[in-house]
Amino acid sequence: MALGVGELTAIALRPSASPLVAVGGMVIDATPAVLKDFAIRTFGVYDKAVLIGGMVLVVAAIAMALGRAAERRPGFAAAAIGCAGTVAAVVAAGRPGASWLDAVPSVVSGLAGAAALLLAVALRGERAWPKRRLPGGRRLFLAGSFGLLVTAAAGGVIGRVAGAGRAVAATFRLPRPVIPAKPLPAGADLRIPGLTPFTTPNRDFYRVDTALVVPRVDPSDWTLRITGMVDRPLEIDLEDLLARPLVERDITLTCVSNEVGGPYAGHARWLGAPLLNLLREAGVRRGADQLLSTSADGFTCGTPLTAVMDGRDALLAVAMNGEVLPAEHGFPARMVVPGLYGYASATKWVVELKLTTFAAEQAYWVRRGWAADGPVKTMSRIDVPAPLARVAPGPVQVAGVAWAQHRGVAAVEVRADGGPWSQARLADVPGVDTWRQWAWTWQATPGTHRLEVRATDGAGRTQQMARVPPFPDGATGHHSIVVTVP
Ligand SMILES: Nc1nc2c(c(=O)[nH]1)N[C@H]1C(S)=C(S)[C@@H](COP(=O)(O)O)O[C@H]1N2
Ligand SMILES: [Mo]
Repeated sequence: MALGVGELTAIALRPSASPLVAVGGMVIDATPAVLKDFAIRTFGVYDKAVLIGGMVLVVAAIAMALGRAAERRPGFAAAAIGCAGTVAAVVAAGRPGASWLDAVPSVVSGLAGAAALLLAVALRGERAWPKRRLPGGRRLFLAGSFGLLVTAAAGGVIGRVAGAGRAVAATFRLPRPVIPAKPLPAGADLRIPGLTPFTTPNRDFYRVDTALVVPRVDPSDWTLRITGMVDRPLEIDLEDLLARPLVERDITLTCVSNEVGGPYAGHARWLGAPLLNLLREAGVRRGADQLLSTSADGFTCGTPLTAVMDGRDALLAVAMNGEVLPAEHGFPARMVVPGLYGYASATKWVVELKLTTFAAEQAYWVRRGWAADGPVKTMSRIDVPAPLARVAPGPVQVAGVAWAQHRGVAAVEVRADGGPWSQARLADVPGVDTWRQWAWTWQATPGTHRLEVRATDGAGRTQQMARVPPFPDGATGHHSIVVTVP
């Protein structure tokens, strides 16, 4: 009941201030990197649902224990619920960007839980000892109050569940790019069934972030501040940003947590303002080597300044595949820097860019042990056939994607059963900042076979074979699958 009323109050006040979301956010931030890595690996995009589910189970267990205790000492049990609410209130008010207002849902939640327990005890006592009947008016009042709490709690739960998948209503008109991207080369997509499409539709784009509740940023309130080691600190709003010359670029985004063969990679056409121009306008001082970006929910990301200023297409993006950014992907603006993993370059819901040094400040994941700079490692993946597939003997189409953003993919090789490597056919690409599809025809013979892939980047370096897990600077190793030929 306490949690439901907490949700209802939070929905009315501030969705991110619900006791579950605030405490869950603290748990995420406090979880050691290895455990978080395990959660992402094991539960994938369901990691947040698993966390919330686990918290609800813990709360349910505590509630049962307190319900038991309330039979003897109702005052003590009610006070314990009140205390839990107070702890949640302190956590909520201490979250990045929170104010005292964020404590309110937890306080209300604790009070509601305590009241519900006392009401339940009184109503149950009256059923247990019918001879000691309460006066009718009083009974009606107690039952009515209890009913009200049940309704409020149900309203909160329904409100949260129904609102969870809702898209932001807020939007804006996208300006035309001054430099549109060239149409994708016709041969970028080999259109092989089962092969990852070259462009990832927004709804299918992987999502990785620390936000339990997607930040809903009001575009009319949004501003971006450029601060720190600059000659002229800058603050721009969305209108300013959209009035700037915007460019359109094809950039593939990948996550450092991606395992060999994993799904945390996606390609989009981004529309945005070149970060270089914004930083030049602010005037970067000598000595700065890190662009520390902060999101509306307090997440921080440190990008090597050289990567932002060496002329590559580092963008403050407002659109993805021709649509304003979906809320899950950073509405109204996010960073995109080709060649770097997302944790070091792709801040969603970005509100501040601070020029600083790596020596002076550490970003969110760096404090948790991940590498300070995040160059993408060359990687390749087999999409078809599927792992453990049964394929007919004879020619079999083997295909997948490979990436080495900002260096480009120069070659992909495939082999069966550790035999000699064969060159795969490479699809066309718009540039060095995207992934590249590849395909190879394998002459399948009866038996069980292992197919293995490796890529070589534009600098001539071939993927290393040794398997290394994602922590702390990205996985390496060849992807391989096993197939059976009858
Ligand atoms: N505000 C914010 N931005 C963030 C993150 C985050 O946790 N919070 N995660 C980063 C990571 S680790 C990755 S891989 C990319 C993923 O972007 P996507 O969810 O749009 O695919 O966002 C980056 N930007
Ligand atoms: Mo990531």
